[in-house]
Amino acid sequence: MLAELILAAFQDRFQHPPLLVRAPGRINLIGEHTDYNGGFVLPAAINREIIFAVGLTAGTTVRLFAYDNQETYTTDVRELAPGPTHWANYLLGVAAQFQRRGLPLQGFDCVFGGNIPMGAGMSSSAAVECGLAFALDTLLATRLDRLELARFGQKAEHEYAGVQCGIMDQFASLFGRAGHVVRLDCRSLDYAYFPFDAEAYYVVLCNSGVKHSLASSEYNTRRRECEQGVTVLQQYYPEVHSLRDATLEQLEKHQVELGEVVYRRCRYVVEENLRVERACQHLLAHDLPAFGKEMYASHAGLRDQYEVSCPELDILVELARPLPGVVGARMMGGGFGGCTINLVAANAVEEFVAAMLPAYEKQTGIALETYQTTIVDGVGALSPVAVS
Ligand code: GAF
Repeated sequence: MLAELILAAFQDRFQHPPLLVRAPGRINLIGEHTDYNGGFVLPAAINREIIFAVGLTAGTTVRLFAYDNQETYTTDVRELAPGPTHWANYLLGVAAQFQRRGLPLQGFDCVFGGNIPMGAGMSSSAAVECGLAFALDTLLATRLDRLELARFGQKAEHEYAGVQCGIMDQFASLFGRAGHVVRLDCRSLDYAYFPFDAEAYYVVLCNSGVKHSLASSEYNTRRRECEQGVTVLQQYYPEVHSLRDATLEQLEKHQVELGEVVYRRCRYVVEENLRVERACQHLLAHDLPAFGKEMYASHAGLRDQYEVSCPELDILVELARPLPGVVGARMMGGGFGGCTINLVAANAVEEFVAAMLPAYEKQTGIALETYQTTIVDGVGALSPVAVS
């Protein structure tokens, strides 16, 4: 078991007892690129996770060990700064947030590893951030609430990884609930859990196997384009603080001034927020086929209006669409690669996977990986909690 391997690796290297924590990745059923626009998302934590073993030490040294690539990184809590080691930055960025808040950070040892594929749009980075944030909060007895831990993760991403992400991924990792998706209002941060009927329909992810290098820079560009749209609208509608407040009528009225590209970006976001609202109603009515239609529309918007899809993701959606039992499919997460999320009738999953594997490989030359997901609880401790 993964947790046993991580524990053994920690004891081997550091010879003191750690706290064990698990931090899940996430899916998002619908509501993409809406979080940083103050809008709505519908994510869930899944059974792909990062396991942490973390223990405090007496001094100020931080020793990190990435189990998956067997790399180490050592620094000092007095010298936290983004460095050349990509994976370490997510952890250092979180540790730095404790200091920012004036909390007494001390040295610690950390081993982590997991089974969330990297770059697949399942938020391995948010799991890494939230797992360490939870572990340090527990060990330092700082008693922060989960929302604050999510914000620590988001800030780490902004400041140490250079991605101006929203709050969805960190929120899902920390607030996930088994058997439920969570509808989050990313402005008020009000949230509600919706039961997800995993008996009848499964969520199956198809990993395109690509991650195009422009993902981070284009992500930040989209965010800027949305802000530009808000700046234009605010001149006429002071009540518009984010695209969450904008209407299609307002956008249409100022289409020329917004410019062709910004107009399309804004239109996608406003429409996607409406889709999340409708999708939640379909979920409550147990109408998964209607829910799936919103997913297809979401993909079309991400592809044509928001332009964050890529040929491989479009191929996956089109291959899935005609298959028996498939009610919805779309790209998931930031885009430019990673996974599609597919809603498939439980009795059709085997056939779905058997059809997708050869068809995708034939069209792209890339071997397809699929993951059948289970919705689990958010971040939590695995071992008895030993606080300092
Ligand atoms: C990435 C980001 F981290 C999220 O905040 C969100 O914006 C998502 O892309 C797109 O919906 O996962």
